[in-house]
Amino acid sequence: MALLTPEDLANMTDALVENDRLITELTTYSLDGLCRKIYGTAPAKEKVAIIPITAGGGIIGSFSESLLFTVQHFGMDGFITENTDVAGWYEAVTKGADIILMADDLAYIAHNLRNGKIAHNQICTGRIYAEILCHAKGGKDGGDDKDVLVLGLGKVGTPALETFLNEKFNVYVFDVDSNRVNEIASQYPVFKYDSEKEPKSFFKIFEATPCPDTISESVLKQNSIVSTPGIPLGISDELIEKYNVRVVQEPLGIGTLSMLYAVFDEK
Ligand code: NAD
Ligand code: 2YG
Ligand code: MG
Repeated sequence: MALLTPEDLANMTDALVENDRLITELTTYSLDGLCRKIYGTAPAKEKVAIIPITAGGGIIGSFSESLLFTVQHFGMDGFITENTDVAGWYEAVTKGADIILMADDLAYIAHNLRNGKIAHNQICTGRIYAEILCHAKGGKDGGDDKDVLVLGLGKVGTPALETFLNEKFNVYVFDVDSNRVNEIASQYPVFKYDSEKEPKSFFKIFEATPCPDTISESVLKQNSIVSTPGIPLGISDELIEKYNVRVVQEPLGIGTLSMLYAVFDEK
């Protein structure tokens, strides 16, 4: 798994605010309003502890701080433990934490110590970026279109396509790994997207790959919406401008809020 870098997180606070504004414009729901709707949960004054973890690649500069910004920006109470790892866990619990956020190189999780719920970043990220597209309005320029293109069928793309299927979308899939495409097509009622045999453009595009330039001109319509957790961004500035593409992308906060709502109590 490609790890985040401090550079990826450099503009995270502005990006989270700007993406929340765009999500509200596209869906009529603020990001926390959309999370509340899809999970049916709500915060109830939980205290969120963020534990820095030194295993593997170690502490990523601004990672814990970006989580704390997200927690506090959405009105929750949170703190970063002074200690790391096991000592950090002890500190979190003895200071009254209700929810733990922590990540090593393989998993970034939220765990609610009160109700036992646990959430995984890859699943919650795929879900929320897909739900943004499901709820995006567009009227005459295609927002009610039930076709969606999913690029990248990994640990984030798979829960995203499950979300689209649950919402009765016609899901077109592509991955550079043809074995992965065949595996997915044997498990889910999806269409294999083939740009040469059957070119098609989409109003709604989901992308979760670690590569740039995965979104080619041929799949775009004027005013397409791209919802993508993928890092780096899979569409060029030139294409964004030419097709007036609305792009939802942010490195950490959107997925984190989705994880927190996944572990809150039902409202
Ligand atoms: P993964 O490795 O499980 O899946 C990535 C998939 O993309 C693979 O199936 C791979 O074959 C495919 N792929 C690679 N290059 C491609 C290309 N050029 N065209 C089409 N498919 C291609 O990774 P993942 O855990 O699903 O993460 C995907 C991306 O999302 C990564 O960049 C990761 O860093 C990012 N991510 C972002 C957030 C966030 O909050 N923004 C959260 C989690 C993951
Ligand atoms: O506590 C720390 O600072 C580190 N142990 C955090 C490590 C996180 C590693 N994971 C990643 O970089 C991501 N691929 C997952 C993060 C989700 C958002 N992109
Ligand atoms: Mg995110």
